[in-house]
Amino acid sequence: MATRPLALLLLAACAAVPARSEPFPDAIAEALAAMGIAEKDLGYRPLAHWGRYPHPRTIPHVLPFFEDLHARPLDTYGFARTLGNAVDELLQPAKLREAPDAKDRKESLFRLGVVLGTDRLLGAFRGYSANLDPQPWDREPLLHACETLLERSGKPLRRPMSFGAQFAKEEPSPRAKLRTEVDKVPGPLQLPLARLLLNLIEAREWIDLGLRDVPFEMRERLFAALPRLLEETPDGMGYDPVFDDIAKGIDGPSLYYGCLKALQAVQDARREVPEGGHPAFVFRLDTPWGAVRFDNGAEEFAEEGPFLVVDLAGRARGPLGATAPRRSLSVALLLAGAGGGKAPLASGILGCGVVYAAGDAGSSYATDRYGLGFGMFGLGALVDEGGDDSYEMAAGGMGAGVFGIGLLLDAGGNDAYRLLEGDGQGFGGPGGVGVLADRSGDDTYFAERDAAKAGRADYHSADKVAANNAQGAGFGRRGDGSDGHSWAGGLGALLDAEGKDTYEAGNFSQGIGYWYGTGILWDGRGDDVYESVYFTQGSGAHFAIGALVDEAGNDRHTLLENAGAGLGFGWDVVNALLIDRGAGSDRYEAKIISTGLAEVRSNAFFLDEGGDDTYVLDAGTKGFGDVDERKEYTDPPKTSTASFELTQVGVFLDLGGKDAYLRRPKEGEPAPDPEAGDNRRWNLRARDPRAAGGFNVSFAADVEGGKARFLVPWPAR
Ligand SMILES: [Ca+2]
Ligand SMILES: [Ca+2]
Ligand SMILES: [Ca+2]
Ligand SMILES: [Ca+2]
Repeated sequence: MATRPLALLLLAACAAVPARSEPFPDAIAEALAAMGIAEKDLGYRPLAHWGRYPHPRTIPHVLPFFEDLHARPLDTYGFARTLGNAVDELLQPAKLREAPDAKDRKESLFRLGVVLGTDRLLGAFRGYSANLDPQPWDREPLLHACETLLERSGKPLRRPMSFGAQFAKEEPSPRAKLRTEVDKVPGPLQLPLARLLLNLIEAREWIDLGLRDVPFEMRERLFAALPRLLEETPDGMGYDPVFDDIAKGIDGPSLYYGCLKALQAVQDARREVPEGGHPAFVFRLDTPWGAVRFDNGAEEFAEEGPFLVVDLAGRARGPLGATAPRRSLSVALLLAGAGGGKAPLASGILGCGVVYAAGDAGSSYATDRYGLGFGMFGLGALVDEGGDDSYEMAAGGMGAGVFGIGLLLDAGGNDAYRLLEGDGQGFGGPGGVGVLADRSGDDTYFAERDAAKAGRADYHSADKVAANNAQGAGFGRRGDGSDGHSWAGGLGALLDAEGKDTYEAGNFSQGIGYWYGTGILWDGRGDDVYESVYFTQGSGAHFAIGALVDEAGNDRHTLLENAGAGLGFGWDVVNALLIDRGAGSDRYEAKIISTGLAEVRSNAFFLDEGGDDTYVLDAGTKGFGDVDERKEYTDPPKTSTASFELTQVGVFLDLGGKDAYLRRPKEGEPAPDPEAGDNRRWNLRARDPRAAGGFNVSFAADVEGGKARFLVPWPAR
């Protein structure tokens, strides 16, 4: 009795103190409480004594972030958002062109290379500076830079002599000949080009240091193995030890320091070379590292294996920014945009390949395989400043990395990306990071889904649909069914910051993880259309992470054909997330097993923050926040424990708006789901306190005005 006045007093005191911020019920906390678990119970922390579990300790090439992100699935949002923020901040045409000042070197390409690439692949750098300091001579800087290049690459200026005399006396000296060639380059261009050459010499030296334990024969073997690699890898067929052999010999920090220097050197040169009005000229120099060509001529040209091409007139054709067994660095700066044609482009295999296309003209890029931003034991980057561009290739690129980093960075314009087979548009193969980043414009991303055209027929769709492994796809090599050589998948991210975009693909696409891979599709703004088929749109299979994050707009997500395993679907120890932020009115349509569904021990989340949404699933299929039930969850298999000890969570949350939850019967029109609806809860499966094994829980709710605390620190876009 005596306590009552005190309690009232305390209540009054609380009421008098203005709250610092409006408290709100956290929809995630409520879901966790209802399921009887805590946030720390989400995700996976596997133990190596479980039988049959491919523990990360036994899988080579696991990326440094993977285990921690696999343990904390809700952190996937911040992980994706920070990648997207980097694109939003740094990949603006103005930022690429902006001159540095005394306080800030404004090295946006270096920083993008770090945030999107090296930080996720190996750590090592934290984005301060590429530390370029080229030191050209005051007089005749380009002549001296060329001489330095010839010396460092092993062909110093010398002429044949014998008996103390030279024989072809009438010839000018080698320096005089080089000076005549250098004199063709207009004066104002000489200093910036000298600085670029000197920077690239240093870049190449670091790259070669990084590859010092990779003999030439091994490099040739790797190039010879490329034609079979992509299709053989995911299911572990056709093991070629050359990849493991080379991986053992790589000095990552040296290799990528050189790559980052080359990347930034190109942006520096783009800013330093004065624009327009130069007389026509062609400068050529052969070196053991490949040809150097500065060209402002009227003729189209192609160098077979260039070290550096600077093209001022848009005439460059042929291989550009593409490495070879004896050419570990190749760079092209295209100051009048890319001229077209089909050729090896922006491919960094055992080294670094960079293509930078400046200006606002539309460019068309075409290659066959391994290009348009492909990296393997190195970095391949294609950077396009602006214009409405078209990109087309078969496989292995448009931001694809396999044991390396591939970046396709497009800063502006309405662009069309066409991938005719797969493994691209943000593809992280084994030990790789691949990012397609597009800063603005209304873009179309197309990956051919018809297996009759693309090959890669996937049995999940009766061999009619291609397994594209594209548009934010992280893919490993699972050797557990064949030769035992497993390679952890990498990070594949498709990051589009602005615009009304269309994403079309077949199977294994649009935020998909496979075998230690992490696949992210992040779209920052606009009304977007997502069309794909199976294992797609925030999905994954076998020890992986897949997420589709859409920050704003009225979006349409449609699964076609057999239309399943998507929209937040996990299969076999996968964190799968579909997160749609903002108040957009969206439509999500699938046929089977989709929409916040966890199977074979997964963590699946579907979260839509607001708007009047429509959800469509076939009648009688699992979805809308659910889990499967299997005997091994309650009864340990006789010879292993993993499937018994592992946990599983399926969550569906719609946090506002007037929504329609529809089920499509075999015949007739879709009808409202009997359980799901506005301001309802359904599919609650709480933790069984008597269970000895891992929990198997689910929760689904439509919450008017609900909030998810883990999203609140990140401002709406
Ligand atoms: Ca664009
Ligand atoms: Ca968009
Ligand atoms: Ca959107
Ligand atoms: Ca919505």
